[in-house]
Amino acid sequence: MRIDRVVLREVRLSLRSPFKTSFGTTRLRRVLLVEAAGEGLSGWGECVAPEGPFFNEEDVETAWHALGEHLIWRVAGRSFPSASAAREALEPVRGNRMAKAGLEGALWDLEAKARGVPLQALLGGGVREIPVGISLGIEPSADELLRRIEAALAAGYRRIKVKIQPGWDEGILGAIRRRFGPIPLTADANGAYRPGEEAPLLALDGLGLEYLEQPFPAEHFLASADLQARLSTPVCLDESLTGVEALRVALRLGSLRVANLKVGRVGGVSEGLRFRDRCRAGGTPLWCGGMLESGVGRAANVHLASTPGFTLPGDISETRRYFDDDVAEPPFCLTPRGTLEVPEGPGIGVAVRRASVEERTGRAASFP
Ligand code: OSB
Ligand code: MG
Repeated sequence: MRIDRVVLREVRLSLRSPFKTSFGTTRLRRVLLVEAAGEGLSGWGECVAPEGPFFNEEDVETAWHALGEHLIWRVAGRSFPSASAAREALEPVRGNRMAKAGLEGALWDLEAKARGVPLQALLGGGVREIPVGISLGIEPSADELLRRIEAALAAGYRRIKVKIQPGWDEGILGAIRRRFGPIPLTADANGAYRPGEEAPLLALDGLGLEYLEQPFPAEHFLASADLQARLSTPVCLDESLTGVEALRVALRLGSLRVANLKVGRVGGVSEGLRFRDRCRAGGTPLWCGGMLESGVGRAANVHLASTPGFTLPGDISETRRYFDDDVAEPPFCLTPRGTLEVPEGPGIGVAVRRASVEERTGRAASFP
């Protein structure tokens, strides 16, 4: 597979409504799209690094720098037998996982298109549609959040996740339970609680959550294990799991009973497949996370989540939950079964609307 040219673009997409987590509010997504041209085709990848370094240490600026100065030149103008072989050329660069994943994603799409198969086929094959959940942000009032949950349940989402933080936890979750009964419900703290202050987390144990996601900051594997030992609710880790090695540590320590995989967080599809396979081998329940992706990243997530090993509904909602007008078509629409269908065409199976990309591109750079 020859990679003739790589084009990096920053594209701006307005969310339909602000998304608030314990670490901040997102209104505008600044997405880096990576286009890898070769074999007469274009492969597309999305870098999910957020607008500021509040989820992990990366952001749009660090990713632009890592891609432009250190990553893209290692593959552009060269030939590789596969996307996973090209990924090895990125190994000398430490960290910068979301940047690496954006580039690797474009190469996987290119490889699948060159082979004329859907991305799913390269990732291990799988089902034609996947059950999905929705992740709802912190709202100005309980009533507003309850309204959003009602709409999500009516639309058919198979699991409701709500963001929590100190002061917006037991009270709101109890209100949700009283109103909606035994729906599949989870809570994500994005690391907002301090180790040593677990009382508000222990108070959640009677609420029947499917899991409690990332209670403590990423590095606190020990605090997470101590909490899990005192909770019957499974703990799920997101930010902590930077790759398969972190996953192995967490499993050994008992820091989690459920795992979340985000390809960006672990540095790309190749590492993601090893992560998935480790979960599968150990019987660890696994779901595919989201980072408010555009249609490019969403399509890749749908393909990945359709492969064996993903056992729980992911944070992969339909396009219109995020954007009025996406860069890829067709949009993903929830079926009456609360699923998204896996696109059937080659690669990620959605078409990038070039006019829409050009219109929203803030900056672009071409390599070599
Ligand atoms: O922690 O899962 C998270 C969005 C941005 C950053 C972190 C997270 C999220 C979400 C939204 O929960 C998932 C989605 O719908 O894309
Ligand atoms: Mg999370």
